[in-house]
Amino acid sequence: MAGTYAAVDLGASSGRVMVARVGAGELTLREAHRFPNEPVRVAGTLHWDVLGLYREVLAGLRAAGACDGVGIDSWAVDYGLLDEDGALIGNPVHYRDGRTDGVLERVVAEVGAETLYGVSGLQFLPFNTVYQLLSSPLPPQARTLLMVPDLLAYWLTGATGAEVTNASTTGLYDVRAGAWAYPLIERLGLPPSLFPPLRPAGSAVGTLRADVAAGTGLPSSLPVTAVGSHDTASAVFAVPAADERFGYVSCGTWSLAGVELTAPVLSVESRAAGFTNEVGVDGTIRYLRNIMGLWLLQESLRAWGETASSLSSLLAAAAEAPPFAALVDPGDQEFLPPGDMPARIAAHCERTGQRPPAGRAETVRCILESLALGHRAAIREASRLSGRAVDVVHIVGGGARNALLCRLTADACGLPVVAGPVEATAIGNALVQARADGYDDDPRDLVRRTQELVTYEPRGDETAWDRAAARIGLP
Ligand code: ADP
Ligand code: LRH
Repeated sequence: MAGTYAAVDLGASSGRVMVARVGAGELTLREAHRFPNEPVRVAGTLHWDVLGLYREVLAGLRAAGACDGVGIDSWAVDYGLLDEDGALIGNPVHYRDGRTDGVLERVVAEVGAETLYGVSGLQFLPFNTVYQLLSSPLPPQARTLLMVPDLLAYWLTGATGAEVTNASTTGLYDVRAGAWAYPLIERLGLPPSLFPPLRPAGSAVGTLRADVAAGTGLPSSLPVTAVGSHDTASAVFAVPAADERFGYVSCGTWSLAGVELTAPVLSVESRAAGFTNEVGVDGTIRYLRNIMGLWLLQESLRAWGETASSLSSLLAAAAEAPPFAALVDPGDQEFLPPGDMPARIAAHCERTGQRPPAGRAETVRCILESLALGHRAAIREASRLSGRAVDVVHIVGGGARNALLCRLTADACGLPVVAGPVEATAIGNALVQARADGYDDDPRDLVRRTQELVTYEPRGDETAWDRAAARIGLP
């Protein structure tokens, strides 16, 4: 039996509504609607345009037409607050906003890094939901916190809940117990009732509200399913791996690089190495590190006044630029906020005793080699700290289109890289819906057999990569 599913996938740089047809040996994807995701700075605070995104979701569902279900995923950590009538209080704030400056340090000093990591297993990132929530007093009228995909699903259906993969990025989810971390929530002075009941990926959210059905031309009986609503969870679910001995890079605005496990690693060494234990579909653990990713390139293009259309000529020039001229640590939080990225890269190089890249091609080369080194370090260390052997690295997401980055990652890791699918997140979203609808073949097998994948074999001089990694303090 085959089904057709609308996958709403909101990335930090663009959103799309894809229509996937899933059946025995069949997986096809059609783009119904794509739209930019542009944050808005209001009175000094960087917000998501959440109502604009919802409008585009509705337009996408209208364009998708007849289907058997809807699932929503988005970037993690951000949320909206509802009052007792279910109305949104204020506009969700972007995780790159500076309101969290210093909060992580304050909370770690109060509670202790060991306690925080022991409960949530999360990499200490300044924008984790917990630090956003503690950056200012909670509005007194706040009754319910909904993560962004749960908020959009609420507007579609009227049903509230917290899908687990995304709840696991809050810092307030107990990764071992598989439940909200109520003792920690209370210790931090947050009301436990703010956090709605958890729902696993694959469970039903509800059906379309009558007004949504009328506005989209879809039936009000259409099911909305909780998918791996954290985009990275959906992407990793669709990695076309043949067995468990794989590393992955979910590569878009961020590079999320690591391995898939069955249990969290909460050791002191893991904490110090900056690894996260996010929950995946089916209770797996996404043991990975956040690396700045193609954000470095996106922000550079913006600073140069270039659009994405100039990307291919810039990448061609970068391929010819001298190797290992300048390198930055792509995990450094100094690259997190929006701003003049080439200037920050140049300053980082000067501070670390390197000649800054001369011009655009060298800057792009610097970004891509630095990302390849970040991918290598994350996958090697994830493998070492978890004991999971890695024979191949899968790159999924928009970065799979960047042949130079894939090739450099293969060379740096000394492992084959399999690139694709580009739309792994939307595919993972649709596959969870299909499974909830009765599809029971191996999803990764289906992706591997039906999607176009490109393999990059490692070439060249591994010792040159070892020396380059040492220059930026990476293994
Ligand atoms: P997100 O989901 O975080 O918004 P995507 O997975 O959509 O990100 O990836 C977007 C990135 O993919 C862009 O910033 C760009 O660097 C890269 N990309 C997209 N198309 C191409 C292309 N044709 N060639 C090279 N890189 C590309
Ligand atoms: C990627 C992503 C990542 C999070 C970040 C906030 O889109 O979800 O997994 O760490 O956004």
